[in-house]
Amino acid sequence: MPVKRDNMSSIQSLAAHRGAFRIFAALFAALVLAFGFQAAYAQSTLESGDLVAPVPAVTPPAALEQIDPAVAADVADPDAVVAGADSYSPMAPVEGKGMPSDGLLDIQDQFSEDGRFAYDLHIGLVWMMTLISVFVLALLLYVVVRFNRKANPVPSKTTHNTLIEVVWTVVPVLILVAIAIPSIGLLARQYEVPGEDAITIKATGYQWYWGYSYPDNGEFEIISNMLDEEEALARGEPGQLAVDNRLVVPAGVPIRLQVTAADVIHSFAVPSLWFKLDAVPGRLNERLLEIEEPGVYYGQCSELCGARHAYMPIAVEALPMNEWRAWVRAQGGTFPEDEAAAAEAEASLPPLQGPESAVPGAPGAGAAPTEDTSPTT
Ligand SMILES: [Cu+2]
Repeated sequence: MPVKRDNMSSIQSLAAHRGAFRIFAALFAALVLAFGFQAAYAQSTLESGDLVAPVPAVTPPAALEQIDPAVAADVADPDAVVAGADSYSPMAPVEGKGMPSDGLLDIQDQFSEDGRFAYDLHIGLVWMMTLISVFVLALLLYVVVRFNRKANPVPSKTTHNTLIEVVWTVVPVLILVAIAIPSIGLLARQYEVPGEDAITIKATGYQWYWGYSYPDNGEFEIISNMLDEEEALARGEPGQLAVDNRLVVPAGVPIRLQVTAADVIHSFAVPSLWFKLDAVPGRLNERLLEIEEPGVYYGQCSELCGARHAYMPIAVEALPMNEWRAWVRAQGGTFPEDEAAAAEAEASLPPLQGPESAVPGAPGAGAAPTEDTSPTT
């Protein structure tokens, strides 16, 4: 029966093909597990043409000189640039700090405690996945070589091995528990409530720009729009990330960053500060933000919010406390102690009218009535 034999051989070759296909699929899956995750986490990098004109890694005070004073004066409110040691001019960014860089595969360097914790967890997970993938790949290769039809013509008929089954159930459970502990820890950290001493700053998403207001400092608001690419590059800032007025905050102290929106849902996200919070109209979301060192940190609106969603970047400038205070003053802002001082000064003034000038017996003057004089019915 030649027809049947042909059928048999084609079935056999099909089965052989399937076997090979499965092996390749498993190899591919292992590779994806090992490297895909990290790639998915990688920050999208800017086209090399978009990249920042090289800015030497200098400390902020020296970097300030790089900006043309005329340009600097244009960056913030003109009032912001005042004479004297405390005058503000926008800090020059350091390439690779607080921004994506060309060819970067990993997440950006982190400048908050949560960010560094999350980064360490991420790297630990990548290693764990790599080890597991390599281990599974090695087992697969061993089986392919040692137990193929040629090397092992009479297969074993073993179907159970209690010890191995217990091990391959318990070990993955332990691995998952080991991952869950820091993972839940990270989740809890991100919900940490800012303390009472935290400085409140509010970011509001608009179509399509950001507004930053300072409720603790007299409620003034800064409006922040994206700079043209050419202008940004001319100022030594990354294209499509630079803005005219930055969100200026103090470094090294807890900030209660409140996020909301005026029209549609936006999202306030700065990767290098491990900060992402949805800006929802009619709702005030807040999170603790503590930036470890002064610097410029870039982010973007991360919720599809309409036609110009891609053009509402975020630039956070963290300043040392004294410089931030000077900046607030230059914007016309106040501090809580101003009110206290004003109240104290008022209390220490002599009374405007001496008590002896009151007419004796006049209504409201003298002692409180001792008997009920209200009309009775
Ligand atoms: Cu938006």
